[in-house]
Amino acid sequence: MTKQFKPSQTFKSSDITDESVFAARRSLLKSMGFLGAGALLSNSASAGWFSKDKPAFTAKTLEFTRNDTLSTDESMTPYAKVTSYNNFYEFGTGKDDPVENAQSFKVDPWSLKIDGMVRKPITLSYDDILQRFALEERVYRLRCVEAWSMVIPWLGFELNKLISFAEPLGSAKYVAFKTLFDPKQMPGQRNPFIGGGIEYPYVEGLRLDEAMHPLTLMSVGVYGKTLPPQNGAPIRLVVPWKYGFKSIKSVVSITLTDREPPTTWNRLAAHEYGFYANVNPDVAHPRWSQASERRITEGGLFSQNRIATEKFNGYHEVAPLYTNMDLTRYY
Ligand SMILES: Nc1nc2c(c(=O)[nH]1)N[C@H]1C(S)=C(S)[C@@H](COP(=O)(O)O)O[C@H]1N2
Ligand SMILES: [Mo]
Repeated sequence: MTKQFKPSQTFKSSDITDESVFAARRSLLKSMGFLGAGALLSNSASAGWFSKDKPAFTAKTLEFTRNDTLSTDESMTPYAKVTSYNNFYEFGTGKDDPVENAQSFKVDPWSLKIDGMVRKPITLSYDDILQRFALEERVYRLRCVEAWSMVIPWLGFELNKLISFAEPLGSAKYVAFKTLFDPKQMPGQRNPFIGGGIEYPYVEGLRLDEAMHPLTLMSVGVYGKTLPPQNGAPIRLVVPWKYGFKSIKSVVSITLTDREPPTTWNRLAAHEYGFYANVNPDVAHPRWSQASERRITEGGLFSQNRIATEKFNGYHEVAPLYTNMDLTRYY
């Protein structure tokens, strides 16, 4: 997905270079005070590397058990890249905009509501979200539709635990998700030039059986600690066999419904982004191939890390969810 105000811009997956990772990383280091004159200034003078002199986010350590069975042993993308090369258009369309603009994003108090076609609607506070569910670490591949990928150690719990808790009605068939709408905090929601011209709040959806699949995670952390705001604090969805845009960040509501819910990127360009968005090397995006991806790992500017993309991002156990479906039609 490219910035929407440049419709003539043609996306090439090779545009996503190590330079952009480097630049993003540099901005993180800068923001942490490791680069430039800031490192030499006194505390008072260097306070407020982030916008508007507000304090930067600090991650809290979380307790978890590691799920080896559902984790990949591929090399993990370093923390600095996971947290500085992001898509979170509410904070800007550039890969390093979220880390620059989201540091003072308020996650406490928070309110996450599970409602709709359920017997017991529930609302979770920030503390409920972090404490109510036993956390697992799962190292998943994340494959963005833009043809780059990462390997990320998420902390979270299965979405099916949350949904079961609310007791879905037999008539529920889909799950609709919504990101916080707060233009005061999210510059991209105030200004369409910053937010890429997409309609906010960001919304996503899954079929109920996809939502109940054991791989589908609600994540509250990465690398053993709470999620940084740029990664979707305090809680975001992670669906590892689908393109990254399905993994909606900073979720405030989860609504069970009997109709396929609208999804942000599908609304914007239905021929480019479908409801299903399963990773599929055989179905090209209209403007680029999905046959391979650029794996973002450690390594410098010129490291060669283009790899073949696997169907369902390698999570072949989800194939039974789609038997008898034409995945070129339901892309
Ligand atoms: N609310 C919201 N959720 C979002 C996005 C966004 O712009 N807004 N971007 C999506 C895209 S395109 C990707 S690839 C992943 C990126 O997650 P990460 O930055 O934690 O790697 O978040 C997804 N979730
Ligand atoms: Mo993405």
